[in-house]
Amino acid sequence: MNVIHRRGWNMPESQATPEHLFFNRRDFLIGGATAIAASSFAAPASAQRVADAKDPTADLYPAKRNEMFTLDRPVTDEKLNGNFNNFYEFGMQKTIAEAAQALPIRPWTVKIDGMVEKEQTLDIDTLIRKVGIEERLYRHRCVEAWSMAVPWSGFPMAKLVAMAKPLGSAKYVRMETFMNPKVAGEQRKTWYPWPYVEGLTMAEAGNDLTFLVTGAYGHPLPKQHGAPLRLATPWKYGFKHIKSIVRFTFTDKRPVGYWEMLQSSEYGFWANVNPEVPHPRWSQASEEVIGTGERRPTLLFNGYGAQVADLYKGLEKTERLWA
Ligand SMILES: Nc1nc2c(c(=O)[nH]1)N[C@H]1C(S)=C(S)[C@@H](COP(=O)(O)O)O[C@H]1N2
Ligand SMILES: [Mo]
Repeated sequence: MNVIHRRGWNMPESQATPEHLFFNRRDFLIGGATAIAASSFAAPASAQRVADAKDPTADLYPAKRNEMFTLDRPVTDEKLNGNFNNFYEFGMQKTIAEAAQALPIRPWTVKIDGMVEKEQTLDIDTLIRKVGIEERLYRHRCVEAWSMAVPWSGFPMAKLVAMAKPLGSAKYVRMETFMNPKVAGEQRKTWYPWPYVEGLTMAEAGNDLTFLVTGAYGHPLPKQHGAPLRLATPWKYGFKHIKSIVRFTFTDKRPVGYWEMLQSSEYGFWANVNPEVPHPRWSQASEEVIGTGERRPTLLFNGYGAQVADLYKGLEKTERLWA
C-alpha cells in the first residue's frame, strides 16, 4: 500500500501526485482476510473495453449556456482536462482516462431512497430529458492545490431534490458512486472504504450553484470525468464532487465521505475552499491552473462567496468548515 510521509510538502508544478493518499493507516484498517479475498477478481480494467452505443441524450448537446455563471480565467483545454483526472476507482495517478473507459454507463439507474415520500429508481436518460440541461462555466479547486475551469452541462440539484420529495425530517443528502470491482481495479483493494461517498446538507443541495453534471465541453460527459452523473459544488474542494453517482439517500445523519473516512483530520464534511486555512501538510493560499504553469491566489469559497456564504453564517464557531 501507498503510504508516504513528506512533511511541509508543496505541490511541484510538474507532477500533481495524489496527496490524498497521505493518510494515516491506523485511521482506516480492515483485516487482511478481505484484502486476500479481493485479489481473486479478474484482469486489469485497462485490458477490457466496453463497446459503447451512442449516448441516448447526445442530441441535447451543446446545451444553452446560462450566462449567469462567468469565469475570471480561460476555460481549461479539453484534451488536457480529459487526461488529468482524479478517479481513484481506476487508479491513484492522474492518467486514468483509458482505464475509466471500461465502465459501462448504460443502462444506468439512480436510486433515490431514505427519508423520502416514496423510494424511486430513475433511468438516467429519462431523468435527463425530464429535467432538461443547461451549460455553466465553473471553476474547480482540488484540495491538492491545482485548479481548472470547465463548461459543465447539467441541471441544478434542486430539481432532483424536488423530484425526490424528501420528508421534513431529512437534513442531509448522501451520494454514492457505483461499485464495480470487475472494471474499477482499485475497488478490488478492499482496505479502502468503497464505494466513494459524499454528502451535503439539504440547504447546500438546494443552493442554485449545486449542479448535477451530465456533460462537458458541449457533449455528454466523458467517463473519466464521472459519467453519466457527477456533482459540481464549485465553492468546495474537488473531492466533494462525487463522480458516477448511483444513489441519493436522504437522511438525518451526517454522511461520512470517502476521504473523511480515510483521514478525517484532513478531509472533513464541509470542505469549503479557504486560502487562509492550510491543509495540515501544505498551504492552500494559491493554486496551479493546470495547463498554464500559472499560480494564482486561491479565493475564499473559490470566489463564490456571494452565492453561498450565507449557508455557513454562525457555523464557524461550532463546525470545521474548511477541509
Ligand atoms: N467517485 C469518485 N469521485 C471523485 C473522485 C474519486 O476519486 N472518485 N475524486 C474527486 C477529486 S479529488 C476531484 S479533484 C475531482 C476531479 O474531477 P476531474 O477528474 O473531472 O477533474 O473528482 C472528485 N470526484
Ligand atoms: Mo481533488
